[in-house]
Amino acid sequence: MDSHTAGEPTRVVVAGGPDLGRGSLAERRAHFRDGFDAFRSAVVNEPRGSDVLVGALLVEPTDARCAAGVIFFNNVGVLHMCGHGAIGVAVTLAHLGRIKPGKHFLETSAGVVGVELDNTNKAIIDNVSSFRHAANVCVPVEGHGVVTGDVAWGGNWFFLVNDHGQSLELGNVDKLTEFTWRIRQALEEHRIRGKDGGQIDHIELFGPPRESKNDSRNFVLCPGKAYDRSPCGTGTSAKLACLYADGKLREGQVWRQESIVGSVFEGTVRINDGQIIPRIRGRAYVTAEATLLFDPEDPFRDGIRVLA
Ligand code: PYC
Repeated sequence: MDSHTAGEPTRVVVAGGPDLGRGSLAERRAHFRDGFDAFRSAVVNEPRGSDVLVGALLVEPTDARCAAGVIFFNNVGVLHMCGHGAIGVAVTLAHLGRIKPGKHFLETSAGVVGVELDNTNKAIIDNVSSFRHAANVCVPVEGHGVVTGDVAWGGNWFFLVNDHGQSLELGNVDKLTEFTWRIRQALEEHRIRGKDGGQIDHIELFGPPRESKNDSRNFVLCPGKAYDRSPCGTGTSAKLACLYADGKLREGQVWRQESIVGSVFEGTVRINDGQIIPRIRGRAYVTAEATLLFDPEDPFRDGIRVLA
């Protein structure tokens, strides 16, 4: 089932996925990553998909509260969490009649995520606890001098940059991609990582919004060099955690994050036992129901694999 959330596509695999056993979601994600890379690539990469498509494999949850377990993946590997994808999964499950409007939970390898669904394609995600790991980290970036940003977790690792001198316009995507890719390479080169050595594989730039009712516009580079068409659920969560840490956002205050294509997620935070829990509201639309065919004679049966 295909959908898009704020312009960013999600392909939910509802049947026919590999048997990943009965371990935790983190163990099954690792099993999927290590043992079924051809399946991952076949589902999301060309010729059936594209670099921008995020896959969501439905699996049995271990937590009985959850409507489904989900393993998110993209053109180069697996993700821990995906905010636009979780909204897409919720709307897809409703389309399939598997859940009704109301409150539900999804189990991911990053933790259990709440989803509140209405009947107008809107969903609110109660994301995993998010936090800023390091503020004002300086990294020399080839051709751009020293770039300063924050390292934060929103379900994936992000490097968030406010001061960059770039114009966040759709017509400037090639330059933005090249700039953010260099930042990512520089972070790796200088061994700048998240907590426990987590690789920072998402780079996020911020600038003024185009619409005055929004608070900010962003450009998010995803791990496989595609840019997020949505404001990025985990990226907005990382941003909210930084704003809260800086005293620039109060509990419950709405932050409207505009994407590079002009779509919007509304975010708030609530504090639970001292932890920052971002809530992200967005809309998804189902775009296709399909059966993927894998012809053994097809030389590109497993997709055209992209190397990160
Ligand atoms: O919405 O969290 C998100 C996301 C991550 C990568 C693409 N979208």
